Amino acid sequence: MNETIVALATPLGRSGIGVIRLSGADALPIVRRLVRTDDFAPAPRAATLAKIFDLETGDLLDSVLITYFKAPHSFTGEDVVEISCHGSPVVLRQLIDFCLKLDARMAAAGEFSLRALAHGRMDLSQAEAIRDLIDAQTIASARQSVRQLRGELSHELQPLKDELLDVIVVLESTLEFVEDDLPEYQADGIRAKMLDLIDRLGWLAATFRAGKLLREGLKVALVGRPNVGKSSLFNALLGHDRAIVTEIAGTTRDQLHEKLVIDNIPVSLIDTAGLRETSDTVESIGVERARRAMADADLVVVLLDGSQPLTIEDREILDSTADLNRLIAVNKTDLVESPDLQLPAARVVRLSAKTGAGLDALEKAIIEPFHPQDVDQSGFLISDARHFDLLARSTTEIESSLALFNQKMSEEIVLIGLHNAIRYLGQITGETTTEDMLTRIFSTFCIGK
Ligand SMILES: Nc1nc2c(ncn2[C@@H]2O[C@H](COP(=O)(O)OP(=O)(O)OP(=O)(O)O)[C@@H](O)[C@H]2O)c(=O)[nH]1
Ligand SMILES: [Mg+2]
Repeated sequence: MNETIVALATPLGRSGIGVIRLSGADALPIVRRLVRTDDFAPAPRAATLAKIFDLETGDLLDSVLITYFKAPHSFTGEDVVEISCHGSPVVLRQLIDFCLKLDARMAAAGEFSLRALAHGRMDLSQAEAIRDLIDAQTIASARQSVRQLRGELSHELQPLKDELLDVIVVLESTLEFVEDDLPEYQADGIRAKMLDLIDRLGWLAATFRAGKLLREGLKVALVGRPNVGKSSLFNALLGHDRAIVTEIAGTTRDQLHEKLVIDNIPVSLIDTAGLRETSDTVESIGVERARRAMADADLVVVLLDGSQPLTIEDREILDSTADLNRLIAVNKTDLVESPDLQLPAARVVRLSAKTGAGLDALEKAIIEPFHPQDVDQSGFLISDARHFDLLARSTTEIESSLALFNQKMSEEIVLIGLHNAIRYLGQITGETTTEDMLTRIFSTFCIGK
């Protein structure tokens, strides 16, 4: 923590501007050496034009804009300097090298955010929100991260923690001062509070279904026998010719993955090799992969060719996917539908990958089973599995404490679960998070954050 850290804050590669960030007590002294001006004193929170020179030769390296954030009014709470250079990878690397020579240390993943946490500039859920905002795949998911970054999760949790603490205090004081049992009216009050807590924690945890969907989205696999038009549909949904389409059965061999967004939900779409018995080595590997993709997907779209009667292969695929979360789609509606097309008794979507007819209906049908109607999506959503897990654990602890309380167990025993519950809630915002938990969480950040 005493060391001054440095990292590239913008992506690697050529760009208009590249920003290098320094944090720590030596940030400004290091910059003074870079600009070769001992009394360089940029006004805090203002952009200052400066020239940076080669440490040894004195050659001009770049003209830059320097922004100084004086401690504690900075992202990390330490002295921070941001140097905006021209986005030349060689200049940026050279500049970082100079900083390292001047005794800055390369920042570890998430170290800027970790320092912000350590200096009380934000809590853990807010630091995680920065990571999630940067990683967001859709604007809806980014908006949720911004809400968390603004402290909404901590805000939702605080009254719950206060209420839990109330219960704990009452039980503890009973332990210390009262010889007899808790009077019945007080016991009822405690029971009601515990039930209320279980209820409210449950509501918050229930938003995870929608939150996870917005953040991680769905894996959807297109499967079917060769030539039904999987790759054509894949391309039609993406809006460009990504996969090779031919009239030859067995065209697709490898799996193709692409992302699209349907109604704010990121969908990872997988085109697979047509399923059939084959002696071709390459194709049979593709078929094996297609089966794996099927098992792994949140939803399997089984595609059929509506212009032909079902084949044995079609029937096999329909049988083997019957227990999966699947959607049956009949393709090639631009052709005359086969009079012998015998579809199973299930909901089907009819479409033409060629003309685009029915694609909207297919998109709707893909996300429909996942849209949690019971959750108000305009509210704050739990989107992090870590938070969800801690809420669930906390609820379980309170439930078991309530059961023990109802069995008239001693306060001491009832309190154990309640203390665990409050510790779990504290881990969401980081108050009760251990050192190695933090290390694990921040290792999912990238350098420069
Ligand atoms: N008329 C018509 N033809 C289509 C339609 N969709 C696909 N086709 C044709 O069907 C043939 C096979 O299409 P693909 O998209 O390559 O089929 P696939 O299911 O990916 O086949 P494999 O990769 O071999 O498993 C091509 O000749 C397409 O032009 C459609 O909606 N209408
Ligand atoms: Mg194909």
